[in-house]
Amino acid sequence: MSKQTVKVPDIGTDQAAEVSEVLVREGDVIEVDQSIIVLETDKASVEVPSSHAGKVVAVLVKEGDEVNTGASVLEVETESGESAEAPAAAKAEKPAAATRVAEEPGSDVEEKQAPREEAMREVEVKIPDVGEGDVEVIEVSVEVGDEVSEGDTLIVLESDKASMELPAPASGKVAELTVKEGDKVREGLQAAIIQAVGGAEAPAEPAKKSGAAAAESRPAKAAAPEEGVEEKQAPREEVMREVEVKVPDVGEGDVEVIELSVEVGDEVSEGDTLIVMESDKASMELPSPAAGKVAELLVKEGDKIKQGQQIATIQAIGGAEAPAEPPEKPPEAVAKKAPAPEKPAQPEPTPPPQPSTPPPEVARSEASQYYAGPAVRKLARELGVDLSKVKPSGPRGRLLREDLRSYVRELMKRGAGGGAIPEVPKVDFSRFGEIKRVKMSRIKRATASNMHRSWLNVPHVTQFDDADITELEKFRKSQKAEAEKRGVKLTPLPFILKACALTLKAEPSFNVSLDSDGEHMIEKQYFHIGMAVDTPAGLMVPVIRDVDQKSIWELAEESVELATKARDGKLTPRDMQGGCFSVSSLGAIGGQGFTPIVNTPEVGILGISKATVKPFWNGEAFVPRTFLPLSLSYDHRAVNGADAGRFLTHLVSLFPKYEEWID
Ligand code: CAO
Repeated sequence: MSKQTVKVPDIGTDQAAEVSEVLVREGDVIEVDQSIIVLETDKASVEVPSSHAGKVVAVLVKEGDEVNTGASVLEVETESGESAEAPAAAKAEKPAAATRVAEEPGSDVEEKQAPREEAMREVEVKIPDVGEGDVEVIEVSVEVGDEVSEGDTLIVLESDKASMELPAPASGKVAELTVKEGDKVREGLQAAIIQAVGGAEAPAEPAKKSGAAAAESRPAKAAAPEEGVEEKQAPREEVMREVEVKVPDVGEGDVEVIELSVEVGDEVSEGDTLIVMESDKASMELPSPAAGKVAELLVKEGDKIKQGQQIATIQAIGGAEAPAEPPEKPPEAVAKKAPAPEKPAQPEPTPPPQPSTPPPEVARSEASQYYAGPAVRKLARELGVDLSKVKPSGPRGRLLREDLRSYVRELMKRGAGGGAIPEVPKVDFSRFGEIKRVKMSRIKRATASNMHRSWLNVPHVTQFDDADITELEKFRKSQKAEAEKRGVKLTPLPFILKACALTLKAEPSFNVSLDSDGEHMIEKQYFHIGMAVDTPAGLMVPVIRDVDQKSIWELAEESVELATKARDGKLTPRDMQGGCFSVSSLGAIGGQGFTPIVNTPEVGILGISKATVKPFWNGEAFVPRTFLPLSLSYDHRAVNGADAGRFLTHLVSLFPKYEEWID
C-alpha cells in the first residue's frame, strides 16, 4: 500500500486550464487511465486520465479551479506501491492522436500507384492514431462502389471518450471497405481503399501534413512546414517578419467566418485565436501562428472562406526562427475531420493537452452526459447555460451551437409569457356599456405593483382564530373619559399592536426577513410594526417603531398621528420603512375574516375583522362573549405552519389577560 499523487500532465501551455468537471469522489476505486477530471481552456476540453489505480483518498481540486501542468489532482492509495511517475511519464511520452498523425503523416494513408495507368491510383486508408487501444467503428458512411470526394466521411470511430470521422483522403471510388460497423480497430489497420482519380497530379507525399495534424505538432515547428501559414521575411530587418495566415484544409468547400476574435492593431500571442470558422459539420478556431501585431484582417464575419485563402497578416517578432514554407496540401484530414468543432486547423502553439487521450478538442463527459466542444462550452459558460439541460442534435449526441441557441430561445419565450404567467386579455369594456377611464394615483399604482410582487414571490398561508376581547372591550370603554382628557380616541388597535409586539418577542420566528442571498435569515432585534391605513389616494403603511416599548396611550396617539399624516399625504419615506410585521384592520368596516397579503420582505401580517358578540359555551351554558376575528398570513418560505400556529395561539391568549401587559 502506498499513497500516490495524480498530477495534471503536460497540458502544453503555460496558461492555466479550468477544472470544468470532477469525475471521481473520495472513496472511489479507480483504474489507470480512468478519467478523473475534465480540463477546459478556451480552445479545448480534455479528460485527464489517472496515472494510478487504487482508492481515491483525497480529491485536491474542485470545479472552477484553475490548474497548471503538474498540479496535484488526487491522492490515490495504491496496492503495490508503484512509482508515482512511471505511468504518467510513459503516457506523457506518448503524444495524442492528432500529434501522432502529424509526426507520422504517412501512417494512416499510404498511396500506391495503380499499375494500369498513371492517372489512377489506389489510396489505402488506415486507421489513424486514435490515442488509445481499440476504438469502435460506429458508422460506415459509404459503400463499395460509392464515388467520394476528398474529405467525405468514410467511417466514424468512437472510443468511450471521443468520436472522429475518418475522411476520404482523395476523390475517387470506394474500391474496398475492410471494416464494418461494430469492428474494434486500432491504429494502422486498413479501413478502406479508394481508387483515386488524378494520381499523376497528386503523387504520394509521405511528408505531407494536415492542417490539424500540424496544429498539434507544435513542438516540431521549427523543422516542420506549417499548413496555412506563409511567411515572408520583412525586408527591413531579420527579426521582424510578415506572416500570412491562410485558411488550412477545412475538409470541405467553404466555411463561414462566425467570429473575428481580434482587430487590426491587436497584439497577439502565438496561439491566440484570430477567427472562428464554422461549417455545417464543425467549427474551429484559427490560432495565430506567431506572436506579433495583427497587421491586416482580410475577412469579416459571415464571409465564406476556403482553404488557402489568406485571412490575416501578422507582423511577427523573431522572424529568424521560422523559415518561410509554402503551404502544403494535407494528404488527409483525420484529425481535422474529427467531430471536434473547435479543433485548431493550423499550427497551434500548444501540443495536445493530454497524452493518451483521444482528440482532445471534444471530450465526452460520462458524468454529465453531454458532449460538446470548447466553443459550445465557452458560449454556454458565457450565457450561464447548464449544458446537461440542452438537447443535442449533432451526430452521436453532440451538442451544437444551434442546440444552445434553440434552448436559450425557448427559455426567452417562456420567460416572455409562454410558460410563466398567462397574460390577461385586453377587453374593450365600452362594448358592454358606458365607462369612465380614470387614471390611477401614484400610490394605487405602487400598491398594485407591491401586491403583485409579493403575491408572486411569497407562498402565502393564512390561519384564522378569534380572540376573546370581552374584558378588554370593557376596559377600553371604561377609558373613554381618560381618552377625552388626553385628546385621543382609544380604539382596539393600540392593544392589538402591543399584543403583536409581545408575540413577536415570544415567537421570534416571525420577526425575521429572508436575506436576498437566499441562504440567510435576518433575525430582527427590534419590534417595528406597520399599520395599513386606507386613504383617498390609496393604501399606505406607516410604521410605528419600538411598539414593545410604548404604552397603550402612546400607541393610540401615534397611530392616530400616522393615520392623519397618511390621509393628508404627509408621510415621509422614513415613516414607512423598517417594519417587522404589519397589521391591517378592517374592524371598523366589517367582515368576518380575510387573507391579507404579506408586506414582503416582512414575513407576516395580521388581518383584523369586526369584533362581534357570539354565544360561547363555557362548559355549563352559552354565554355572550366579544370575539375579535384574526387572520394571520405568513410567508411560508420563512415561517412554517407550526410556528404560525404557536404565534396566533400566543397572540389570542394575550387578550383575556390584558391586565398583565398593558401600561
Ligand atoms: N371591531 C369592531 N370595531 C372596531 C374594530 C374592530 N376590530 N376596530 C375599530 N373599531 C371601531 C373603533 O372602535 C371605532 O369605533 P368608536 O369610534 O365607536 O370607538 C371605529 O371602529 C372606527 O375606528 P377607526 O377606523 O377610526 O380607528 P382604528 O384605530 O380602528 O383604525 C386605521 C385606524 C387607520 C387602521 C383605520 O382607519 C384604517 O384605515 N383601516 C383600514 C385599513 C385597511 O385598509 N386595511 C386593508 C389593507 S389591505 O390588506
